[in-house]
Amino acid sequence: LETRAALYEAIDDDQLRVMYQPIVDLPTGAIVAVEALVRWQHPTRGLLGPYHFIEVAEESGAIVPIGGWVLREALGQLAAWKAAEPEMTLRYVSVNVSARQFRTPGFVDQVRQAITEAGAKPEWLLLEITESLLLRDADQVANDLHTLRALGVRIAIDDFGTGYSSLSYLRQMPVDVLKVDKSFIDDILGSEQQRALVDAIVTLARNLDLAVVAEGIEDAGQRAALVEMDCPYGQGYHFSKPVWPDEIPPLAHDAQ
Ligand code: G
Ligand code: G
Ligand code: MN
Ligand code: NA
Repeated sequence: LETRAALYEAIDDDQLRVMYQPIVDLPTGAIVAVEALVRWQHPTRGLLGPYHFIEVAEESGAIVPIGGWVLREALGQLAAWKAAEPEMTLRYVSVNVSARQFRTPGFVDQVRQAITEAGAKPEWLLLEITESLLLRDADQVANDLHTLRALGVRIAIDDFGTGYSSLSYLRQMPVDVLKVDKSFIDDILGSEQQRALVDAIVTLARNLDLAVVAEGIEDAGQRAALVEMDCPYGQGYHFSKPVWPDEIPPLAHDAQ
């Protein structure tokens, strides 16, 4: 595990990278968006995934500047892709926001500024938050979500269904997208109950006018089961693992 000091050095020394995982229209497989996933190009240990440093980043507060950097980088990348190929079908980039980052005073301004600096549109950004963020200081969180929404930024609940919250927040909070956790998809073919749960989430989302992204799709059978349920969007190794920025444009073309 990495130390707080090493993490701040990673930011200052440009050792952070972002990989992008396609999010597809399930029936056609066309890429509609990408999720930004941070990596650390460590000087001696090689390329590290979030597992190796996100916890320390959260505890030390380094997640705040790291998250800010990812936000600027991801918006800048989408703007660059779109500038290079105006026909490109990518509609948005999905960026994970930790609860600590979201609760830092000035977060909404940071988002607004990142959009402006990148020459991006608010509609190009989807922020992924977790259910746990909605549990504490719900009024303040709802206020900030409404402000972001008013700008045109959209909000997703990541890892939906795994949290410790009640469903009532779906009425109170301005949420646009549910990301169904991989743990629900894993046994969708093997378990009638898992399939029924996912079907219920997809139906719930449709009735509440929310979009749904099924995460962690690893094979054609899972995809077919989700298409059968009219689940509109998906993400997973069956379509693509997270890739480097230059690998996205060719994928976006193949899918046409
Ligand atoms: O592919 P993967 O190993 O990248 O992601 C592991 C976990 O790390 C995921 O749960 C994801 O939500 C989290 N994660 C990835 N990138 C970021 C980021 O930029 N900020 C935050 N807060 N979490 C991230
Ligand atoms: O928690 P969040 O949804 O942000 O994290 C996404 C994580 O899931 C990342 O670590 C990403 O690399 C990983 N991931 C994405 N698709 C798949 C998949 O099909 N199978 C597995 N095992 N992991 C996946
Ligand atoms: Mn996510
Ligand atoms: Na998830």
